[in-house]
Amino acid sequence: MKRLVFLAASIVLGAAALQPAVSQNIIGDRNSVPSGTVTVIDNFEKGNYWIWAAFDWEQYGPSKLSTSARVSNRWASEGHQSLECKMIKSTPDSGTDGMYYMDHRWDFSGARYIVLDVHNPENSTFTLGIALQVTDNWRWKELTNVSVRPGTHTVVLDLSEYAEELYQVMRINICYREDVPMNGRFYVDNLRIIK
Ligand SMILES: [Ca+2]
Repeated sequence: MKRLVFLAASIVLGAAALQPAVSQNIIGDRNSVPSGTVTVIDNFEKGNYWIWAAFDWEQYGPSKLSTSARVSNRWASEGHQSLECKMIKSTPDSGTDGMYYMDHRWDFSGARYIVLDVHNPENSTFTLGIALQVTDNWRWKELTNVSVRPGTHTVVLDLSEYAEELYQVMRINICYREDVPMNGRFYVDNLRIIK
C-alpha cells in the first residue's frame, strides 16, 4: 500500500514537473520577464475594482466595444480568478476599441515595467494596450500595443518613457483594439509592476 501511495505521488509530481511554468510566451517590449522587485497591482482574488467603458464614454467619441469586466474563475495564471473582459463586434457607428479600467491613486515611482498575464480563448488575434492616466490632469500615457494571438501570454511593457510622471497614477486602462470583429472575451491576471 505504501508503495502504491508513493507511486501515485510520483506520478502526480511527475505530471506537475512536465507542465511548463505559467505563461512562457512573453510578448511586448521584452522577450523575458525582467528581474526586479515585483509589486502586484491586482490578482483579482479579492473582489472586482474594474469597470468597463460603455455609453457613458460617448462624450469621448463613438461607443466602445467593451460590455463587461468581472472576476471569473474560468482562467487564472495565479490563484483561482482573473478579470474577464468581454467585447462585441464593431458596427459602422461604433468605435473599434474597448476599455476596462480601474481608478485609484498609485505611486509607481521607480517602476520600470508593467507586466500582466493575458489569455485569449477566441480564435482570432486582437491588439491589447495599456494606457495610464497620470497626475491631477489625468494625462493619457499609452504604452506599447501588442498583438495577442489565441492562447496565453505574459505582456511586458516598458515604463521608462513616463518615469517622471509615475508618482501619481490615477487610472489604469486595459485597451482592447479590434483586429477581427468578434463577440468574445479575454482574461487578465497578475497585473504587476517591476522596479
Ligand atoms: Ca488571480
